[in-house]
Amino acid sequence: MKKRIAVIGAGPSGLAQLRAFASAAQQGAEIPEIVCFEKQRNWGGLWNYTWRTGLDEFGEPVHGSMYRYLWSNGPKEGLEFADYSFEEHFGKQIASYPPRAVLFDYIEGRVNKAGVRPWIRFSIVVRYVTWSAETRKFTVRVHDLPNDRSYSEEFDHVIVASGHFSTPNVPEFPGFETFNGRILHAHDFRDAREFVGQDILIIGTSYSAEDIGSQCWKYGCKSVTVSHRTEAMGFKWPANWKEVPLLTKVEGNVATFKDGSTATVNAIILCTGYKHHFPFMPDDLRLRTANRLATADLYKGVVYVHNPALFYLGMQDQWYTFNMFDAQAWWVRDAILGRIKLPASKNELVTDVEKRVAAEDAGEDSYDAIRYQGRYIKELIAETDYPSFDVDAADEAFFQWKKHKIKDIMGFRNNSYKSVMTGSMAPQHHTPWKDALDDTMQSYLRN
Ligand code: FAD
Ligand code: NA7
Repeated sequence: MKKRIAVIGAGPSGLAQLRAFASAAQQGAEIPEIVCFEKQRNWGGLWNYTWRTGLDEFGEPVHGSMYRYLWSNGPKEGLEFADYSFEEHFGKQIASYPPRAVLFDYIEGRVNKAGVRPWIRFSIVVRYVTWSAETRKFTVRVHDLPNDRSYSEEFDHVIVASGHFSTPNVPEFPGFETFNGRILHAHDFRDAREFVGQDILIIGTSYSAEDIGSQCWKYGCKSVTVSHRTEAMGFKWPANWKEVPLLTKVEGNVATFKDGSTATVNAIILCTGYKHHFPFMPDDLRLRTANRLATADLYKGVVYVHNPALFYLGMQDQWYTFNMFDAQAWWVRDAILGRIKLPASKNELVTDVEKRVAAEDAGEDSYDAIRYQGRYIKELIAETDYPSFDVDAADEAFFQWKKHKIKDIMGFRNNSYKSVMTGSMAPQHHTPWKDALDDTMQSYLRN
């Protein structure tokens, strides 16, 4: 009997897993039967844009956290697939910070070429996974949403690739219930034009805060106030943008901050991050981790230490994305195919996690964090046949990106970098980011 593998989610991580198995099959390997369950109608995960918020057409929580006008927040040279370059997909080199639709097209191009779509069952949500120590199999219970039918199947391995930037972390501040305006989490932010002419307050200082604030500024909000819990972002912001300490209360439309200063605002956007949330996993299989580079309980960042037949992909906080998911997917594939042997003792699995946590903790700044994740990718790809690439050069693209942000936070996306896969330099985009209001693929590729 062929082994059966369940992959939960057809976002970039799940698709990397399908591509990894397809690649082994193309080289003549015998591969297991793969079934990928995807609750959305289409693949691409977060990159599959939806206008919906709250619940979807079937009453399920909307997965999408991406918004209109989103452009890559890091250079594409840091995320390029080693086995499918941007030049191969678009027939030419393209500028370095593509909008969402362009990256979606790129993700889709590779898996279309690999022919893995028939392995995916769309509009099917995984409801519950259990493990039997007796049969050494997982039972995966799913709900076929359009046909309103539940069923269960058995699998030898489960690979969870359901993402972790979808279930919002939503703090509450005194006075929220009587605020005279809209309060939303970044997960529900869709169109910056909603805030044209408004004074907006953003809570948080990470990617979402920076980018949603920048979006609102670009499309014409009146002012942006960003409130921080730990530290201000400290970029050179435009004149109608200020950073303030943590919000303490809201009265009517007046927000008061820890230093006693106030701001009158029309809307509050909570850019307060996301939760690793696996409602479909029982206590003994559910990953519990903070959003960090060295996730808890994952040997090599992917094998669940309490049950090594179970894998999690893409659960790390992310500098690297697509090519890191590839490195993980190729490694998990080889563990399943028996090409890589897992340590027999749980102690060894746990010790590996402890070492990773300590190595991350030893880093001092974001440059060390980028190097740490780069080293992690190198470690994994050295153990499989994933095409090797110059990870140090990709680290360097991230370092340049960070410097470009410090120099000009509203202009960093106008820079270009060299592909570490093909060696060619990206062209400069035809329009500065702040003036490019049309983010369609057609417009972007007009270089
Ligand atoms: P996801 O993309 O979240 O995909 C998970 C999939 O699992 C989804 O399709 C979902 O429907 C499915 N799923 C979940 N639960 C179930 C279930 N129970 N049953 C069946 N299917 C299920 N990365 C970059 O590289 N560059 C960027 O510019 C960038 N911008 C970002 C902007 C935002 C607003 C966010 C939130 C993230 C951004 N990211 C960016 C990071 C992003 O996490 C990765 O690019 C990538 O999407 C992660 O892929 P994933 O497959 O791990 O997760
Ligand atoms: P992140 O990167 O997890 O950041 C969350 C931010 O929210 C961070 O600045 C936190 O501040 C802040 N936070 C969290 N809880 C609170 C409370 N209770 N009060 C105030 N501030 C809080 O999430 P993002 O959404 O920015 O980014 C996630 C992904 O989306 C990322 O990979 C991008 O690619 C897009 P802290 O510094 O901890 O004080």
